[in-house]
Amino acid sequence: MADAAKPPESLFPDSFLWGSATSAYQIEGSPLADGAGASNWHRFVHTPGRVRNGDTGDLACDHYRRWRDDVTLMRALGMNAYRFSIAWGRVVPDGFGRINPAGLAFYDRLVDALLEHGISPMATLHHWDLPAALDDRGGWLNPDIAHWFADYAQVVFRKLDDRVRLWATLNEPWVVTDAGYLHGVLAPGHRSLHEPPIAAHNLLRAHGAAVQAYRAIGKHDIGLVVNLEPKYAASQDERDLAATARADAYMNRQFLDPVFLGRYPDELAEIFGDAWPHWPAKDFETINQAIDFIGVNYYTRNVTAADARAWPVHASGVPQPRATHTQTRWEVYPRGLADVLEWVAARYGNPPIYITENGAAFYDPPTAPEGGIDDPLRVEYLRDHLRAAHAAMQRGVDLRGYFVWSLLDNFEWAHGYSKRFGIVHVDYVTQQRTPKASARFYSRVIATRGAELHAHSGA
Ligand code: IFM
Repeated sequence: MADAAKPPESLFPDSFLWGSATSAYQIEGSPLADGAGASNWHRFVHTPGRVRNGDTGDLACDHYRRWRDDVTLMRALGMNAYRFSIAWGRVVPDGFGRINPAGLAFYDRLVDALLEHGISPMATLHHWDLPAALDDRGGWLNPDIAHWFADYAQVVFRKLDDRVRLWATLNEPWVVTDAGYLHGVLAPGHRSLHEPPIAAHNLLRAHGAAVQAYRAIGKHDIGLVVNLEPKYAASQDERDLAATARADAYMNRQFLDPVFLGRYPDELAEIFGDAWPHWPAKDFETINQAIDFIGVNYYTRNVTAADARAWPVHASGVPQPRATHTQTRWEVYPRGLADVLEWVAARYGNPPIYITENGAAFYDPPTAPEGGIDDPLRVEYLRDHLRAAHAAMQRGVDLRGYFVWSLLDNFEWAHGYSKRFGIVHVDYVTQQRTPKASARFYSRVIATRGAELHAHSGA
């Protein structure tokens, strides 16, 4: 029996980072302000038919002008960390060459304000918004992009590394290649079998080159952020098992194996066939740099079966009709978070891990008369995933922090504003921010260092 007088136990150490994550194009707005160069996303959203309802990031959450209020809001919620991304084109408008001091100054002020509020910044150098001028030169298909990226990264390191202690090179490179170059649903909107391996390889070379640049001038920690989705075989049939291995190689190991083990998974050659290039061995010397942490973005799992029609992996997800699904039709499966963290620890030598994104889009009911927004499904999602994260820590995973996706409702790429992931509601007409019940819940979790997760129900 628990002692009623004793406060419930903290589950997470004092050093644990409790934050939220956002990205530049999804929240900032003012994409061309103060000398910024247009991004591939600016171009994509202004191409008719690419984004639902014709939505754009022109205003988004107007964070470029309201950043002070947003930092105050994070502090009010008790967060001690914040993961944001830097728009490459604000800092280097053409992608290489000329630096734009006004763009750099925006992030400089943001970092100062975060620190003044006791919030540790984690900066991501690339979260999908590539300078359009680089897209004109082939974007991630151009091998020169590795040194363009490293040069841009150095400019940012020199300005901010005295205050930013956590750096991520790339966010979810798999999505860039799969959605941007294979299926064409995100920028730059290409649909090709030959391009994704080349884009992936250049993303990895760019990551490695930025890490090398960081080792020369940086003093803190740098890592890579990947989205991982555990693949569970739908049956023990050997076709399903082989399909599961292919799906896992394609999504989960394509980027981490080269970074940690210096080679691609064998399954990729099978998946891409003639489109799989022969890679120069020296590239893996660049890619296989020691990194200080892995950022894991986790949203859902996949129960995988062989599917001859599913191009090019020949594997697809088996629907789970009894499960809860989010508005993006992702199955809610908290146990998958623990599984994936333990898998990373076992396969890659138990590196420090941050959960750099985790969250859910659910339909939020209209604001209650007293101004609150109840989002019980999101509260439950966060509680169950944080419990799973804690269970993984107890089994030895070196988990250092958790960043909820997202602080604010924001521009959800090709979905436009139709999917709300925020723990804070944004009224896109007035730009008013209203914390949802999930924000209050997360705040209590932070204040009690996880003890709140023992409580049975919520908000
Ligand atoms: O909004 C995205 C984010 O940009 C990258 N990770 C997944 C989120 C939700 O889809």
